[in-house]
Amino acid sequence: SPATHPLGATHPLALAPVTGPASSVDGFVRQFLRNLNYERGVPLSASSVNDRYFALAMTVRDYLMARWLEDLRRQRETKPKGVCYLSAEYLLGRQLDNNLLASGLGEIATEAMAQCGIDIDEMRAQEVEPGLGNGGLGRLAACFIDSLATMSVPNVGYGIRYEYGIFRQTFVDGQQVEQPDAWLTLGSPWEFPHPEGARKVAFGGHTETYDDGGVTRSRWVPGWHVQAVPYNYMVPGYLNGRVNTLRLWSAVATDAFDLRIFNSGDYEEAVRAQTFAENISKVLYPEDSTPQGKELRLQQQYFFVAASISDFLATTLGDDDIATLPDRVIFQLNDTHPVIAVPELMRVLVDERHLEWDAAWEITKQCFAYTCHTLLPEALEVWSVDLLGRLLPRHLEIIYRINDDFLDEVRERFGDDEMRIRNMSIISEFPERSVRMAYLATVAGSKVNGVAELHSQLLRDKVLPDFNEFFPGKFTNVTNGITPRRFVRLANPGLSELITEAIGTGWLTDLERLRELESYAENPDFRAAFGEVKAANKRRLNEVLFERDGFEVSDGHMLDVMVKRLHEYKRQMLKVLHIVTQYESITSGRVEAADIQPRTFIFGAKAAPGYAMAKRIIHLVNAVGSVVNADPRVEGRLKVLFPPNYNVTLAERVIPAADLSEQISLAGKEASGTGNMKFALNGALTIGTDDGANVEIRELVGDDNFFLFGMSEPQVEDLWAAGYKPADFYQADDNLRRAMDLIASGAFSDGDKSVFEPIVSNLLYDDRFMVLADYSSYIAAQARVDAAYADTDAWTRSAILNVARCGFFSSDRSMRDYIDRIWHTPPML
Ligand code: F58
Repeated sequence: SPATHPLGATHPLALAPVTGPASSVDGFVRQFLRNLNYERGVPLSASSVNDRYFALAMTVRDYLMARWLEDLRRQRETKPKGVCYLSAEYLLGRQLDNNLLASGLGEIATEAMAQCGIDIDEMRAQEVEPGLGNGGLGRLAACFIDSLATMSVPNVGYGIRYEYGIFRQTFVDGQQVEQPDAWLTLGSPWEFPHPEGARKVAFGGHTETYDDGGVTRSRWVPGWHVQAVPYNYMVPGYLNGRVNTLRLWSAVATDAFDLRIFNSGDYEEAVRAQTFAENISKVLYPEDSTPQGKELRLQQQYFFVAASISDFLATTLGDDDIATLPDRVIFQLNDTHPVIAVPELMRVLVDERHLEWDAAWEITKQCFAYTCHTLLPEALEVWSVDLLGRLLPRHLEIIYRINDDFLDEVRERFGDDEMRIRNMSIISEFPERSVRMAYLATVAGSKVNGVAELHSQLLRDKVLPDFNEFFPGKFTNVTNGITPRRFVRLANPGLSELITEAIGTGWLTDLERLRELESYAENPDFRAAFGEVKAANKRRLNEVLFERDGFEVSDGHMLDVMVKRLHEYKRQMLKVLHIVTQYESITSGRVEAADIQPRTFIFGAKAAPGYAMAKRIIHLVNAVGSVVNADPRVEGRLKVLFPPNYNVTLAERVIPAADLSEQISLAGKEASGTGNMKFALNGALTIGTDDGANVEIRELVGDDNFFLFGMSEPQVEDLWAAGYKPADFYQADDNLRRAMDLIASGAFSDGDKSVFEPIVSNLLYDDRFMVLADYSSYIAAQARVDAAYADTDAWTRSAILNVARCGFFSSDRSMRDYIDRIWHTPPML
């Protein structure tokens, strides 16, 4: 009954746990052994860890299957409006624990494995996480689909099943070396391939017009095709008996490729063609900010959205009237990567379904909404007309027509203001004629949203002000969020238990209830218990880092953590300068080692393989770490650790152990950040700029519980306008000069001054992201951190208040905002 359900009697989604073959320990053991024997073909006695991991995963899967099928049946029957989330990336993280949690099978599975004499942790460790994303954007998609399932909102996540996800990072002599991420080598128990559901995707060729009984129509005569094969993944809601679907597409050659073997007799050529087709879903592009206008990337984008739209129309809309499409679906565009879906839907409606252009456009406009995740101008995607015309000639024609109609309307409203027309055109003429995908998405989308208040405001007023004027009400904000199931409950079981003991279980699906912890911040026993959880999480992290990387971590240190992609705008260099400043001030004798707060600095960051400066910064972090960690003068006081290959799995260990969260981007550059939310919800205090969602975190937790530093976004603008000269800051600050000089001297590169010279001169003479301008303010804020940490009890109190006040950052709330402001898709109760 709902009263005994873990969600509590009041939760509207509460369902009695369904019994099934695996819902008792005995049943679980039986099903597990059945899977081991009949699916893996091995007896327990001869099974490998991988066999046992598969059998365990399959047993969880079997349990969820009835619910999945039931959800699919109900959706077919009731035809609710659903969300199709179109995203080139899903950074899922490991699935086993998540699915055990969602199904409520955790304890049963642990007991069942114990009865079989198996250590379930060994099987957890066996899972290779699917790293099908670069960073925040991909992880956000994963959090969103978790929340939609938990809220019973019908949703299909569409994306690409990359054979190789984000590269595996190793360090050789402190420098990043990339290895392929062969995550599928041992197979994945979580995927269900459906070759019979394959969709054919066309490319190339030319367009022509033809006479259709007196009507002149256009059509596309493609040059080649590939097959898109769907792989389905379960997306279970948390203890609510719901399972949504993630459908990722894999590219394979069509029969036509095979036919070529037959016809040409050129076997080698035929195999080459096959490889060519399969390249499309081969590898995730590891660029995290600047899109490289690569043809294969455009192929990937079109490949997955064409397959997804075709799939939705065939399997979900079926024979229903195409005019009802907006009542059945909203396609959410996760950044510009899927925006080619707009002309694709127009092509399907006009060329294939023979709708009038205007009717098709009315439908299309209602079916899309667009989320922007950046402000960096170089990150706004553009595709050259030349490339688009070669790969997707019909789509280019359609984009031109959309643009012509749109610019006509602009002229009608604003007159022949050529400057304005040029600024708003979807087609830009310089440096080469190209399509601005963000503009296309803005014109087509029913709504356009940024991902934090500040970002949405800058997007509206600074990046796309003309569009905001032209489309009043189109721009909105939805502040990002994170799933508390993975990032609190699973990542931090100790804290979760403490919270539940204090305020009950409801918080995991209603995160604002963490507010009830506020009064506990004043309770010394609770503070002690909270401190003990943090200490235990640090010990657990130490074990992981020792086993993974051989690192030995010092006890009793403040854990100061900066984990995120390596990018100049995120300013890992500011962190490096702080460390070097501390190191220099002690080793030169100006500061007593005993007078500083002992700290371990942890970095985690991958650099895009082609981003030379980012890679050099990684090298510098490792170099500083080697010197600092080996210097007896700072032993026990400063330690720098940079575990390679930061990913979701490592994040789940590092974040719960952190004391200090570094969110130090230049104001106006980080759209939102989501790591910042994960840290705060796990009881770390933030040192941060007024950027992205930091602004909202600080407003919620209060100035006393947040270390703010640096220029505000308007101050950044002013300094640029006044003419920024970083060298002036270098001259004016002794500490900064000493730190920079130490790096330039070769102290971290065996005396070789050339190694880090490009970093130093870039900071001195360019410094696009104003590291030097914010340095002194950062160092001052770090001094406040040191002082605050010395009062353990007060620090813990602040940490508890961070947890209590950050319930807003649940991705469930983000989903509610999307539903209310953009999607209008009620839960399917
Ligand atoms: C990130 N973008 C933002 N892009 O930088 C971050 O502030 C925000 O919190 C997050 O999105 C979620 O909204 C991001 O991760 C990418 O990784 C793209 C990958 C493909 C190429 C372009 C960047």
